[in-house]
Amino acid sequence: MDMTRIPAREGNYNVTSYEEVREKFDWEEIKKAFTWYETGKVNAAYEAVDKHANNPSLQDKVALLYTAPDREEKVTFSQLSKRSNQVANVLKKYDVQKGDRVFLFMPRSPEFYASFFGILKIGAIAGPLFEAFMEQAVRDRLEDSEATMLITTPELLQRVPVDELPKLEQIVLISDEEIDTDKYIDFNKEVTNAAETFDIEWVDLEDGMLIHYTSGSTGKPKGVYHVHNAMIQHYATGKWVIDLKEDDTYWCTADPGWVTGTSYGIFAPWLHGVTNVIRGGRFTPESWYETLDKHHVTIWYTAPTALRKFVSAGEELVRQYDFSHLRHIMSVGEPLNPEVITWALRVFDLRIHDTWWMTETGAMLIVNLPCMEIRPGSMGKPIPGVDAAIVDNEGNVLPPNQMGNLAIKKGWPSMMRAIWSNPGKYESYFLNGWYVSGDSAYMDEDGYFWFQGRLDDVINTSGERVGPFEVESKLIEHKAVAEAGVIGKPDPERGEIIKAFITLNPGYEASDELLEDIRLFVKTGLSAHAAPREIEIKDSIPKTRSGKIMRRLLKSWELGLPTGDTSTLEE
Ligand code: 6R9
Repeated sequence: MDMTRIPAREGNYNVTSYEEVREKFDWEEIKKAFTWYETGKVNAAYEAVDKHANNPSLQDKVALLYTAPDREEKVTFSQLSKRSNQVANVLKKYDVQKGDRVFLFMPRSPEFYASFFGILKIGAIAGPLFEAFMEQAVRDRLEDSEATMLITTPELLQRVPVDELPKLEQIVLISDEEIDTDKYIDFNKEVTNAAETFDIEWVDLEDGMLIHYTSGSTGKPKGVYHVHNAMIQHYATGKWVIDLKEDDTYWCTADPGWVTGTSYGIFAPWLHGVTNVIRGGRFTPESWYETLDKHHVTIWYTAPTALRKFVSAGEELVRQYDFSHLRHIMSVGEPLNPEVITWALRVFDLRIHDTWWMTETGAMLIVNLPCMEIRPGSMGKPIPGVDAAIVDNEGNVLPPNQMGNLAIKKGWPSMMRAIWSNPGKYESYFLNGWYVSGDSAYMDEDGYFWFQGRLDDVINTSGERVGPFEVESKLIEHKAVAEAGVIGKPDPERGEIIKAFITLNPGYEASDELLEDIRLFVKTGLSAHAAPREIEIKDSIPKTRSGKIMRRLLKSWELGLPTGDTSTLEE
């Protein structure tokens, strides 16, 4: 078989011709799938949960199939609706207002999802945080968003510098242990006692729903702000790209601290009334295969970093499980290696559909539909209703096969509406009517897009975006570290690993113990995924005349490449 072209398979897909749906396409038609199109009243939590809870044929269907090493639970649409109503009632009791930011810092659990919808139902803005975040990361996000309420656990609360966050007025704790109710709100007690009905706050399509923080190459993490209108695209891509049907059992492996874990771990499946598998606990190839097998997962949305681990785990393991229910696999977050596509065809006899999008774009933009031919190494083509192009630095569209900035014509439904408290940053994304992604790519003659790399210095390690600046800032907080420059170093399994170059303060000697101490310092102070796997000590860190660390140069050194233009180099 020709591995540069993987044909579509026969199937009863929601979209049977890419060209046809693109030509006829009209966002207005999609809107008719929503109740608000008739009523004029909108809330994404209603469309994803309550609507199905009110529908006699869906109310007792399993919405959330939770599976973790120590807990398994099935939650129906009706139960999810009632539990999120209970959370909304508790929020109301404690005076949470429309537009307030309520952050979630807890493990993936049924309580997380009830809380998430409870926040939306009261018209507040949800801010999900990765469970792995350490103090600095938590502080930056709560400070910038001016969150007034945090829902967390007693263990994770230890990483919240409460005394330094004056706006954070209320903390809700989820625990089976006794809770000091003079200081905290007891989630279990309050929710159990709350009413199961709630008058949902009808909001505007352009009202805030969600903030996801994401790292850039400079400065603190950016709060990417999304509104209820985004659900239109979550729904549409769920239909066309994921190909969701009512009897599917769908599993998106992403954490809700990442945009994939909300857009496609919450909205797309539940807007379609589909059974959604949520897995808690750590990753092992065995436990993930078991989840696919045991729960008869039909569509699996995951990331190249996980897929590469399955490749490493070997084919023998695959044969121990039954994957006959799977229809296709989907991928996002990093370039999907052609080897992985070939592997999945061989061992699962399934296609992997790559999808490209960003925290800022809110939903998939460049995709492989089930009815499309796959060209391994390419991310696919733009979804209906969206124009993508390669533009130069002035915003002029370039011809096919020329490398440049991957850009999207402004105005798709799920586009971010702001960078929280940073209008200048928001404006800087746009050029000549185009949203400029920061990725470099080219388009072939047939309209397939091919990813080349990030234009800035953002590191993508195991699918997590890490800003070098954040890591450098933490490194130099260590008493032994004078200066630091951080880069992503290509790695076959993780995509990139974090490598740090540092200079030492006088009086410090290089040693393995010292390097390990520095690594742990970042790990416990920032987060595990941001800790450098490699640290190298240098006499100086290359900088530009304006004082900017030349990470590009560090990278060239590391990879043994020509150093290019060094005219702005300091010394
Ligand atoms: C959803 C998400 C966005 C950045 C993006 C790009 C990289 C995402 C990709 C891909 C190659 C793909 N990326 N999908 N690179 N092929 N299919 O990943 O959001 O965490 O904001 O990252 O990830 O560099 O610009 P986010």
